[in-house]
Amino acid sequence: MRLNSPQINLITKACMKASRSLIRDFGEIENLQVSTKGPGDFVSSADRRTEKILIDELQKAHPDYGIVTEESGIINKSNKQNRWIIDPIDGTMNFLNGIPQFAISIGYEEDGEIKSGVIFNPIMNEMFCAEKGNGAYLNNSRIRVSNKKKIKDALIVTGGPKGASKIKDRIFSEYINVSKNVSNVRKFGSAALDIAYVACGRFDGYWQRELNYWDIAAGIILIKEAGGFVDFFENDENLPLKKNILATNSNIHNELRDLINKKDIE
Ligand code: 2AM
Ligand code: CA
Repeated sequence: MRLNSPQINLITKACMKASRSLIRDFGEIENLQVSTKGPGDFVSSADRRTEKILIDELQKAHPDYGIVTEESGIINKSNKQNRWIIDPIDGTMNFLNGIPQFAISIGYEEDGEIKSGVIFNPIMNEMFCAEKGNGAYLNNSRIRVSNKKKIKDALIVTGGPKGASKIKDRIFSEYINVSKNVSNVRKFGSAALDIAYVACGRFDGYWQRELNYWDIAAGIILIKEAGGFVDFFENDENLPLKKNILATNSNIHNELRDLINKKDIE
């Protein structure tokens, strides 16, 4: 059994097409032309190439849809009802260093709510997809969050601080606080895959500050449809594309939230 709707078929087809050039680029990593966007934030020709293929494929089907992307900004700005949220390579730093932990992430948003999403790691050939009301899948199998009940037994994943972060100390003290109260913490460098791994039960929870919407849009529906819980903390209403996220198997959600919100880490 697998998810089989026109929307999911469209996104997965676009992912498969884009991933062919992405896999080629990954194989030729030394030859990639790399330019710096800012400290610790690289943008490669592979990002732009992948994004162009995705946009072209999605636009063929729905030329009028809004598109929010990492590299090209916002397309069809006036359409806020139907939007694609695209990250062509989530885990760019891994990609550029030849580490096979990166993914294409595409979310579909309707009237402000994510309705479907796909996260695809082309190297592992792992396609995570979910659609509202129809469950979450890894390739052809249904996935579910873990059943872990106690925070002290939990394996948690996180990311950041990004190179240019102005709140590094805060993030590190948060990390210490969580680390002291859980089984262990991991850091893999792709927000999209971190969330997907919570959705399929590999991790029990995930939190990260200073993300962009496209890093985690597809992950939102994946977690929900896999039976987990996702929310955001310390939102800045003036910056709707900036996100601090907490996503868990739902059992440990409040406890992880408390560890992050502890006053003594301010
Ligand atoms: P990227 O690879 O698409 O840039 C790593 O912890 C995660 O944070 C990745 O999902 C990465 O996305 C994201 N990330 C890296 N630098 C970032 C930045 N400057 N702002 C927001 N997110 C960033
Ligand atoms: Ca990203």
